[in-house]
Amino acid sequence: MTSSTFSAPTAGLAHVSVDAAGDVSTTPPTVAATPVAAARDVSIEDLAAKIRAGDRSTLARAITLVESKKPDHQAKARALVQALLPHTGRAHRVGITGVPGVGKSTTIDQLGANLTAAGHKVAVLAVDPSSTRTGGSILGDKTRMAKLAVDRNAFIRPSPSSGTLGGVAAKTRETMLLCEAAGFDVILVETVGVGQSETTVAGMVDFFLVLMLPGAGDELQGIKKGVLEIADMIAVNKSDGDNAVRARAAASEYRAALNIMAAKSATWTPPVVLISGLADQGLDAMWEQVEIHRGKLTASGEYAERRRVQQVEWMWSMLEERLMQALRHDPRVAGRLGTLESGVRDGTVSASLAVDEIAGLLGI
Ligand SMILES: Nc1nc2c(ncn2[C@@H]2O[C@H](COP(=O)(O)OP(=O)(O)OP(=O)(O)O)[C@@H](O)[C@H]2O)c(=O)[nH]1
Ligand SMILES: [Mg+2]
Repeated sequence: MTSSTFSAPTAGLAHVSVDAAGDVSTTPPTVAATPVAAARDVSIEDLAAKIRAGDRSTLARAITLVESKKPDHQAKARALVQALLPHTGRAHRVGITGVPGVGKSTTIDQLGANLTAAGHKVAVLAVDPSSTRTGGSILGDKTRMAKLAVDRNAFIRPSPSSGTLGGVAAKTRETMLLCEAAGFDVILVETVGVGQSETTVAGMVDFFLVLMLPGAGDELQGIKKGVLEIADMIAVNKSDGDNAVRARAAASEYRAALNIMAAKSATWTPPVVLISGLADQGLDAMWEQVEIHRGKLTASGEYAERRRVQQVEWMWSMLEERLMQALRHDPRVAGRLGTLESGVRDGTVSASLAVDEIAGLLGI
């Protein structure tokens, strides 16, 4: 009723001009609209402080900010990550890969539960740019990590629902830093062992674990040599029950395969262990290897060097991503990109000619 009096600016002004104390009477309705919006805009300092205090909902909101495609959100996310940077870097970053169904989620769930029981705080991140295409993967992971999902000392975050691998990976890196600032001292990054994603994840962790299935014979034939090259350890999963014998045979085949390959590090020979994520067998011994690796490579200086190299690689991959984004939205080429692309597709324009023209339009 009275609000309608204030809704028209003229009414408010008229009111002030009549009453000497008019500024007071106009205050409630006019001013209300603006500060509410401003209050929603929490400052970087507040966000950073809450994250450092381990506030889970703020952490989740900050990750959403990191994943946002809006330029103002991205700028805020960058400022937040920068503000938190001094409080990052203390976690053990472990990547876990393997073919679909090898038992990554099951193993992470059990390993994570063992680690939180031992006093660690565990964050689980996923790099899976294909998850929207394949459907239930994200939900699947959530339900398959039943133990961690209800563990106060664990935090599970699926990968963004869309984007290029580079984009998803960039978000995962920043998410990892936020989790570290929030006090998580173990970060487990799950990625499905197909395509490029395992190389990308290996480039952001301290230790890269490859899970394999028993029954190596066939698998060894099909396995990408590249995966063995980036592995810091191979764990033959599902080594329980009837699989035990086959798992042992598989393990010796992997040992032999690793032996004939050039070592990734002078200090570390990737071990091959037998585990069962489901039955919680061999997981403690497996984690012990991760700890030994950290000790040895810290002593040799490789641990810190690996992180330095990764940081520089990260800078370049972010720059590439940013430049490509800028290029796609650049008004100088906007009108030509589509036409050139279809020309290249139907063979009327050569790819190199198209690149020449685009570069020419951009003056590069
Ligand atoms: N016997 C046995 N089964 C297992 C083990 N680990 C996982 N499984 C089973 O294997 C199936 C796949 O396990 P997940 O943990 O979902 O595998 P994943 O590698 O995360 O699969 P994606 O995320 O789809 O790539 C499930 O039915 C698990 O119960 C194990 O150690 N032993
Ligand atoms: Mg999984």
